[in-house]
Amino acid sequence: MAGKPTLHYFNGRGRMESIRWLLAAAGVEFEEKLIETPEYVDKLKNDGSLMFQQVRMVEVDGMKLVQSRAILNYLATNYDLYGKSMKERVLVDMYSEGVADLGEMIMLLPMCPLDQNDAKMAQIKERTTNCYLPAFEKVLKGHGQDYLVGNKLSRADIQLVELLYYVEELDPSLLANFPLLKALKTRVSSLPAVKKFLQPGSQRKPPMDEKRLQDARKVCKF
Ligand SMILES: N[C@@H](CCC(=O)N[C@@H](CS)C(=O)NCC(=O)O)C(=O)O
Repeated sequence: MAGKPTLHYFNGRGRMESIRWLLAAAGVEFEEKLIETPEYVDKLKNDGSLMFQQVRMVEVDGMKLVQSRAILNYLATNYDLYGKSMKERVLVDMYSEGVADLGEMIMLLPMCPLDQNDAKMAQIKERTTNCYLPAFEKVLKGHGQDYLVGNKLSRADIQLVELLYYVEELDPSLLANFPLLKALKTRVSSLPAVKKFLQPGSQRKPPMDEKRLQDARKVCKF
């Protein structure tokens, strides 16, 4: 990969955060152009950088890539984080998509109208403890290996561990009954590149606050 990738997005997690996690776990340095004004998005739109007139966008290897999944697929392939066969790859995809579904529910929580917040939170907790975490715990228990697919770190592990941090932020007790997931979180977090990303001052983004929400609303229609 020639040169550092440049990430164009607002100063928040959104779906760009999984791209940040993946690059960081692969030990790849990246630059960020943070979108802080609508004018910056207009500039990207007007100079033809955004194929569908939407961010997020990643400049890498002489390309301007949009669409989160396409970007993650490209980077995961490039850094050998995508399984060794088609069968492994489809498992990586399946697990990553499951992670993304729950991640999206958690990510959208701050945008939920106040009067619906408790109900949404209860729904997320229910899906987390009764569906998603048991499913991933079962995978690890089933094969007894250190990582989800092929006993080797893949983007599925990285995205799942990212999600486990968000689940923990919501309520640490949600992880209580999932010892293998907790062990995976510790294992992946101990990898030197990930450890560095977890340190304060890294490019990892904190939870959404009012300021970040305002900035995001300048570019996202929600
Ligand atoms: N499927 C696209 C979704 C892109 C998207 O919804 N981008 C939002 C920001 S989160 C956006 O640019 N909204 C502004 C607009 O549509 O004008 C992806 O995964 O990147």
